[in-house]
Formats: sequence, C-alpha cells, structure tokens
Amino acid sequence: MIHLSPELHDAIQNDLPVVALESTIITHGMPYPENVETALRVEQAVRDTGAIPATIAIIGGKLKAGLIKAEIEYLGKKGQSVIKVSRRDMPVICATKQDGATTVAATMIIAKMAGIKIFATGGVGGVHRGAIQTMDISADLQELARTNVAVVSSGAKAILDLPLTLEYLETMGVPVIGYQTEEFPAFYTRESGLNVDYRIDTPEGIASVLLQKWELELNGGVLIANPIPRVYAMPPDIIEAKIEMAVAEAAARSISGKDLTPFLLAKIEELTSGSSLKSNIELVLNNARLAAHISKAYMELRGE
Ligand code: PSU
Ligand code: MN
Repeated sequence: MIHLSPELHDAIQNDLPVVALESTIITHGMPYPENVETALRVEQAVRDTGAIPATIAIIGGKLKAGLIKAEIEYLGKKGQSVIKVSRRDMPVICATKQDGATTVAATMIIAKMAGIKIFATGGVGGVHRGAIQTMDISADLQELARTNVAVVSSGAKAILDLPLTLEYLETMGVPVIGYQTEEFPAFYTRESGLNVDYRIDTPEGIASVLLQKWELELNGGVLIANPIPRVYAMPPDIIEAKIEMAVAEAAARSISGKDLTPFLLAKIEELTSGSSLKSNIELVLNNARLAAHISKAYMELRGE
C-alpha cells in the first residue's frame, strides 16, 4: 500500500533511526524556491545528525515515504496547486490518483504505516482563534490523539489560540513535552506565557517516555515542543501585531477551512518583509535535528 524508497526500506528493515517529514510545509507553508531548498536542507540536517530522512507525500495516488529530490522539486514547484491532504482527503486523492501534500495528520498516518515513530515539522495545527464561532480545529490534534507517532514541533503556530490548543490536547490525552523548557513555545517566539505538561532535557529522556507510552498501549502521539533558537526568534510584540492584522484580513475576506493556515503564513511573511520565513526555516531545521537525536535514542533503547 505504501511505496518506500530503497534506502528507507533498508533503514526500516535494519532498525536504523528514521525521521518522517511532511510535504504540506513544502507546498503550502513556504514559497518556491525557499520551500525546496528548505526541504533538502532539512533532510541533510537529519542525515548530519545520524538518521535517515523520510519525506512523505501522495504522488499519483500512491502513498510515498522517502521522496527523492526530483519529487520534492516537483511538489515544491507546483506549490499550492497541489491538494493539501489531511486524513479526510486521503481516500479520494488515492482513488482518483492525484498528487497530495500531506499535513501533519496525514503524514502521521503514513509514517505509522511505514513503521516510523518520530516526525519533525515546524508547528502543528491547532485550535484557531475564533474557534468558538467557527469550530476550526485542526485535524492534527485528533491525529495526535489516536496515532502512535511523536511529533517534534516549535509548539503550535502562533496564529492559533494556544490556550485552547493546550486544553484540547489535555482532553485528548496527548502529552506535551517541553525540550529544555517549561514554557510552551509559540512558533516564531520562545514564549507564550503557557506551560508545557512536562519538561525533559535530553533526547534519551524523551525516547524513554515514548517507549513507555506505547509499551503500555496508551495509543496516540506525543507533542514535543522545541523552542526556536534564540538568535532566530522574532520580537513577540511585533509578531503578535502582524498576526492580528493577518487574522483580521482573513476574517474580512471570509477565508476559512484548509485555506486559512496557508493564507495566514503567507500574509505574515509579507507583513514582516520575509523575516517570519527566515524564522520558520530555522525552527524546522532545529526540529529536524532534535527529532534525529530522539529517533537514535529511541532505537537504542528499544534494542535493549
Ligand atoms: N508547520 C509549518 N508550516 C506549515 C504547516 C506546519 O511550519 O505549513 C502545515 C502542516 O502541514 C499542518 C498544517 O498540518 O499546516 C495545519 O493546517 P490546518 O490548520 O488547516 O489543519
Ligand atoms: Mn482547519
């Protein structure tokens, strides 16, 4: 059902550490050519840390893990004309043999099918601001509740309602672990004023929690919150003002559903003259490195 690259097939057979990577961030999260450059740099960061990258997407209706460079370039060039695919979209895109860029939710599903436990992204989806009216809650949160994959992210995107996102994760039984921090990071910034559930300071410590969770058959994922490196973080008041402008414009233009997140990310990039994109790229690289360390520690512990 799922097509693995030969390298990835071997890595999984031989219990080598692997890190899953999503493709919506390539097609809908960043403009071309930065999207392709970033996707390739993220893969290299995983390799440099000693793990195998597995970028995931749907191509011509086939679930694929371990995209080759030409496939990443193909998706990156097509950008937002590729369909953004979450759990609900998967059967239709596969049956009609289309291309699909996988969100965190869809990437988790395919990673699990492939036997990959650790996944790195920028920021997971969450409860949108105004969700009390719109009911816009990312399917990523439901997926974290049910699918056994750990997601390393810089918290949830600051465009969201972060307190409600954390409440939702609590209700769904998803542990939120801060890597070397007590504070839940807010994507472009290290601070949100909100606490994570647990602080753990080492990849080994995080790996042992994952192993324990799944040995106990407590199904579902874990959200590992890794703050953006200080030098790349944006000033909180400046970014918040831009987010508010972007959210107001989206409401005025009635942008909703799966178009909302890509619209907000692009608008914020425009309003910050590209500096939010720089932060976004750096935080993804940082998450890829941590995910590779956790994947290595997890495979070692599991072997014992
Ligand atoms: N992280 C980023 N950029 C992105 C995303 C995450 O740094 O573009 C994508 C992920 O694919 C995530 C999606 O699953 O945004 C959330 O979309 P929505 O809010 O429509 O569920
Ligand atoms: Mn949504």
